[in-house]
Amino acid sequence: VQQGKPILYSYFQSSCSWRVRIALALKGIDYETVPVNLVKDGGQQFSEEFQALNPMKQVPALKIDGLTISQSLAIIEYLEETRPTPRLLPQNPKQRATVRMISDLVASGIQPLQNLSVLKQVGQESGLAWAQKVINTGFNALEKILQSTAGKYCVGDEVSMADLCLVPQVANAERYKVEVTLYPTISRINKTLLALEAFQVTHPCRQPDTPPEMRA
Ligand SMILES: N[C@@H](CCC(=O)N[C@@H](CS)C(=O)NCC(=O)O)C(=O)O
Repeated sequence: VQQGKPILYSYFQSSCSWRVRIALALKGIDYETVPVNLVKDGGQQFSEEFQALNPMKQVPALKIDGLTISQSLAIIEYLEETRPTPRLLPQNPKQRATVRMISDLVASGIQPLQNLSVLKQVGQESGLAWAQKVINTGFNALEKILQSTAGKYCVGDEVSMADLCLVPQVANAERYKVEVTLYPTISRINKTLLALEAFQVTHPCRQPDTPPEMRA
């Protein structure tokens, strides 16, 4: 690992890691990936070494500027404050609040309820149904909100932190076989975003730790 380069502790399929990977890509920040396999060896997030970085035992964590930060939205906000271009939070306070509202809707209202550790608790058989239920509940709300906030992207016509939350959550939805076409605005924005380079190079199918059978 090159001295001074930011290090992202990431798992290819982790939606929270993907949010940060997109922010790093958009802002043109060169970084190294240290993969943390959430399933292998009972989960490498539980290793003592990783717990020393993030006691919550979750990815992502980013080592940058001599600091270790966990929680994807806190990481993105730090990047925004220290490397402001291109902007991921609009200048206008009302639009900024809307971006944060949508980001939190996904990051606290949907993803934590369908996270790996929760699905393990719910159990193998009902895990899928549970994930579908919480994603559908969240997407119903999100679809309504986006109908009034969206332009080309979630909030107007500029890519924002909300979009960094949307695309990885749609990928989770697809993984859990949620019928995403039921949400036309979500689907449309997702498709538009997936055409952008920063979303493509950071995609779970193109990470250093992506298994060969899932590469595309
Ligand atoms: N609020 C945290 C959530 C982090 C999180 O849930 N990470 C998941 C992967 S997306 C994880 O590490 N799960 C490991 C586990 O459940 O054991 C964030 O936004 O970074």
